[in-house]
Amino acid sequence: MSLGVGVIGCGAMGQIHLRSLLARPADVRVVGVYDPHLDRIGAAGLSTEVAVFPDSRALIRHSEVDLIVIASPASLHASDVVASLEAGKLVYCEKPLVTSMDDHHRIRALEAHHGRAMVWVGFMRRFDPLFQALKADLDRGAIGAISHGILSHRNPSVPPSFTDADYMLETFIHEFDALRWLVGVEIETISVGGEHRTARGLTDPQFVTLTTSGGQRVVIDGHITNGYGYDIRCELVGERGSRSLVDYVDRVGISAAPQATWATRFEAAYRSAIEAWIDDVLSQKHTGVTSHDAERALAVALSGIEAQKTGRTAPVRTS
Ligand code: ISE
Repeated sequence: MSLGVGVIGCGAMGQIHLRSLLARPADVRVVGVYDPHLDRIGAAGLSTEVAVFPDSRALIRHSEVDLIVIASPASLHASDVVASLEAGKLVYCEKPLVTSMDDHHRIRALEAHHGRAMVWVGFMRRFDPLFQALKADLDRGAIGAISHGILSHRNPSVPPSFTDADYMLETFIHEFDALRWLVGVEIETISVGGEHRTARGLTDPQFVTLTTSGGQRVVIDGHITNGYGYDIRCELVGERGSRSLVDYVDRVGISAAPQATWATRFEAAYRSAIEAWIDDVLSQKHTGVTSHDAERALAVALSGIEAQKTGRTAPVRTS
């Protein structure tokens, strides 16, 4: 069975997903793409068999399109996710799935209407071999009960338009999801510190403290204009020791050293995430990141924005 796929957004992320999809010709046919910037579509180097659509709705509605990949800017996700679900099509959407709780409620209602989970979300850390090796150790109780964690999210640069809110919605949201998944807890409160303002008004670095339903305290440092590289770290501490991503580098064969961009650091993870999605669709399962997971991570991010503004610890809302 060949699945017809439409891809919305052909920037760096969309092109990575296109390459993964095109690498599975036995299962997948990329029917068409949409991006308002035609030069990006040109850069994707697609064959003439892939149609270029004038708008996302026409692509979503096309009869040969069974599945939709959304890799457009976050503010555009909600309307295309909703249109896809209304058309009964399954979706793989980049993070953040949407940026408001109202949009999450609409997605939840549509999935309930169809009686199944129809959305897979691109939190790629869950597919990274280093994160997976860490999780396997935690799951087998290698360090016992976890008391705290120290995580880092550092980028060489972010686009000029990047705001403090984006810091939560686009950047730290990865850690919020990763922590829930790694430790199997919910995040209950968030506080945010950081005084230094960059020339264009972004507070950077920022320091987040989370408390969890498991009684853990987790600190994340973000520094997203560091100039030196994409540097992702994660250490969890338990009653019998600690484990960090770097502990698995030799075994897994993936470097944890700073890299030029997120695209190179998580290349294998992005590919695995799309592969797992196609496998799920073919076997009518959902083993990936659900809209519920995305909703929980967004709830933390929204509370984080509140904490940035008030300077106080913010509770994470549960619905
Ligand atoms: C970007 O959208 C990503 O997903 C990267 O992983 C993250 O490091 C970056 O801060 C985001 O802007």
